[in-house]
Amino acid sequence: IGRVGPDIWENSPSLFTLPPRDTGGHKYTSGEVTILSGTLPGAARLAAMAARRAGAGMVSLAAADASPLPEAGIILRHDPLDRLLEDPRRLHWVVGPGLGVAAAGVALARLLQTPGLAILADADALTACAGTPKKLRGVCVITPHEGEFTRLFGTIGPDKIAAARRAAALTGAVTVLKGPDTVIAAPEGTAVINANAPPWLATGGTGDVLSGLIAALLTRGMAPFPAACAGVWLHGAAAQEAGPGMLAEDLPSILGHITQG
Ligand code: NPW
Ligand code: AMP
Ligand code: MG
Repeated sequence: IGRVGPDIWENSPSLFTLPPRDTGGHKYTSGEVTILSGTLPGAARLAAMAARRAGAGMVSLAAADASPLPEAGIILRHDPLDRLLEDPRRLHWVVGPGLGVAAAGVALARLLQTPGLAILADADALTACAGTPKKLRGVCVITPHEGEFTRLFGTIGPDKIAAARRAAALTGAVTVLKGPDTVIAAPEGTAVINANAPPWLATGGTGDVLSGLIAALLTRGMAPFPAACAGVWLHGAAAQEAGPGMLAEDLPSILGHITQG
């Protein structure tokens, strides 16, 4: 395992073990992920496709308004959030991609009132907490790009690892500070830096794919920190396999064959 410094590791597959498939299970025992969809439904759909390919048994897109029908296999729910929360199996949530900042703020606050949920906050859910990062307390994983991070926590400064660690300690969430050199930091201070990311990942929608991927790994039973490390590694590996010129929507099908335990 590559050690870069005290409590700083280089991301690699030796840092995580993908859970094996439960041979006796059915779709509801393989984990369910619910993704809130809003103003830019394409982003939530990318997260949903990644979650499905990465092994979530059931994926629901929760849309407040009449979004176009998603492809087969994704369940579109128009129920209010309170109704969706009545199902005790519905534990894993992605809040933010394409949701809209105002809706994301309201939904995040409501989810955080419900004990026992694993919430991944990205994109508009992070922007909704700009300047007030303590609103994220209780969230399991956050995945800011550098703009979202700066809005939340202020300037990153010269030490990206220290910045990610501060954010994780403040929020209590595993913090995935994205970029060419994504840093994954745990609230207690362990940090991992990822070098497995080709430059062609810098294209619209790839962050939304990462959110759905990490949520699927959580729903398969991985703990937040290894799930984040695995998600970032596999995201880069899928992009390497896709090659230059890839689109975010090319990644889920590749994830399908590299995310099985
Ligand atoms: P600058 O240049 O620093 O002044 P947002 P977003 C700054 C959805 N998407 N990466 C930069 O400003 C998302 O899920 C939908 C990026 C920039 O102008 C969100 O819901 C897609 N930005 C929504 O769109 C595919 C950085 O922040 C500003 C940065 C908005 O998300 C695309 C962007 O502001 C997208 O995922 C960095 N590393 N560093 C779809 N297929 O439908 C600084 N900035 O609101 O964070 O914009 O990431 O586009
Ligand atoms: P987002 O900005 O939310 O769409 O996320 C962009 C994704 O692309 C994240 O996983 C970043 O780590 C990754 N990414 C962005 N820029 C680069 C780059 N120059 N090289 C490699 N990966 C990148
Ligand atoms: Mg994003």
